[in-house]
Amino acid sequence: MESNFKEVKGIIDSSNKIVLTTHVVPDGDAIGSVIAFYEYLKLKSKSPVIINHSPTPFNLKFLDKDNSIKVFLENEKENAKLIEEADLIIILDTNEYSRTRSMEESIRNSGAKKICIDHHTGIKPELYSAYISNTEYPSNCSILYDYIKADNDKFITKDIASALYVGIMTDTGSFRHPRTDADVFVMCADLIRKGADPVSLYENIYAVTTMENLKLSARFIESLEFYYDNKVVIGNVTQKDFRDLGLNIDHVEGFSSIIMNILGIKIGVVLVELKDNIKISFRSKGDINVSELAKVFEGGGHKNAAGANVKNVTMPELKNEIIKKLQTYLDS
Ligand SMILES: [Mn+2]
Repeated sequence: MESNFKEVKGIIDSSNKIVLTTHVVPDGDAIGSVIAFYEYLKLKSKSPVIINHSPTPFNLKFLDKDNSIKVFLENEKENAKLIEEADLIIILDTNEYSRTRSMEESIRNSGAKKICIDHHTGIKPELYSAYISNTEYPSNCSILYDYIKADNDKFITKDIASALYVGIMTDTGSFRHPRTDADVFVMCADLIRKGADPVSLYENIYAVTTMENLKLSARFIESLEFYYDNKVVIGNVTQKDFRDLGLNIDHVEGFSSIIMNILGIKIGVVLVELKDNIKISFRSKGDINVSELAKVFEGGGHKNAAGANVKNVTMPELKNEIIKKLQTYLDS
């Protein structure tokens, strides 16, 4: 067992009331992490609770069989008390208190020991009594797999195996992102032997579209316009689309991937008309830095993914402006 594994284990062994949490807008790795560790701590005869800032996304709810995940603001007083009176708080799949949003202050003020298990950069050791932070891992659930296995392989029950599998599958983009190596498959083979069902887990998470959602994708695809030798694509979703189909911005998730999967595309732009502004999402491939472009519209982001919000402009006006800016941008 790695030395920081031992340190973490020592603190967990000496704690009983344990609060587990993860980041805002939790993904499969976040929910997989809290559920797997919750089940593991129960097997260790601890008293764990899960409290998150965000509600669990509907396609991940099946992992929370007993509906045990609490949403902090839904019962702020009681949840703050649980955090205050805990022996230990374990933060999973993020190392920043601020990513627990509404819970940040309670966590900061609690006298409980704090542990972080995470695979992102930027851990601040002074915030934690002990931590496992390793950016080599493709998902937080793969760290938890190694941790639980190092404790006792028998703790990886079917439910825990399923939760861990979900975290690994989703954080590796279904086994296609760069850190998908042989170890990932060895780990997943073991999880499948222990009861994780790759077919139903995939279907639960990804095969969850609705007719309205599909119609919104159709309208979005219909709106696509191509520029600059088909290297640039712009698509939009309007308030009318949302109204007609009874949907909202949550349902635009994944539209950037649709356009970035088009062969030869270098820059993709998704425009979403909201009540009083238009949200721009820029995506790019390789060395094209769209965060520069986002800055032109007073936004920001990363090299290959950035965004901005623009007010007092119509959809056609904004489109024209972006296309013009792209001209100089591609030329330079
Ligand atoms: Mn993760």
